[in-house]
Amino acid sequence: MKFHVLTLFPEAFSGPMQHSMLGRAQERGLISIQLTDIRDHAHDAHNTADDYQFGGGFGMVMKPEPIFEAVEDVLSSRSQEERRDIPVILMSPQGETLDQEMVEELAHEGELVLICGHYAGVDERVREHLITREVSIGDYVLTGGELAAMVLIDAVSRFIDGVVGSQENVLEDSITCGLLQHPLYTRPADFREFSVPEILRSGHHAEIERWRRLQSLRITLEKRPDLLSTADLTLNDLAFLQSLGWPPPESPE
Ligand code: 6GU
Repeated sequence: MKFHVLTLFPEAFSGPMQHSMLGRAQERGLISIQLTDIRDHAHDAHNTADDYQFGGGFGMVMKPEPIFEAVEDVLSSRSQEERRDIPVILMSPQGETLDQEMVEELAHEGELVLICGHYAGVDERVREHLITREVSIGDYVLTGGELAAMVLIDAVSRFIDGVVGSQENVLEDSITCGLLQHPLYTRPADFREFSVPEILRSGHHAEIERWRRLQSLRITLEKRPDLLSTADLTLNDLAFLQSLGWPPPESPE
């Protein structure tokens, strides 16, 4: 998977993307992150990438030409057909909210172009005539799209074969399967007066699996009951949830 990142702050990526799993994934060639400084595509001696708003108002706006030209440069070796297939994503708080389903869908692409917005925003012509998609990472406003792009890259990379230990684990992940994760324990079995649940030390794999499933259901009901309506639930799951009072009785209108 190739990520092309267009940003005014390429240095912002040097720390977070170079460590742990993503660092290793890049060394092994499983993913690559190509950084383009939008300012390198500015036209004047000062490398101006932003300007005042037409109509007045507070805050600078990212100019269209450097962004268009940076994208064209990144895709210059591709044919027209190839270009059509490469998503060009604007990272902005106005976009569709990234979720695990979108992450998985994006992981099927071979290549992504990510544009990091900044300041008050980008010239609307970028949105209208350059990008194919606009993505936000949640309902809050960041100072720029860089952290959001890193979040997207991290989440998408987990779906690339070999990046995380086993794809099986990724697919069984909390959220991917529609439920939150069961509790995890490691040694020591007895820490202060807190012990690891006996069942996990019993060696009964089927029972452990059953226990974990019920814990996932219990925790999801407690923390994110909204997830239950779309989760894949068995009859056993439903019976267990019903014993915990789910679904709640309909509230009167
Ligand atoms: Cl993609 N950009 C900015 N600036 N703020 C955000 C965001 C993106 N997603 C959530 N908040």
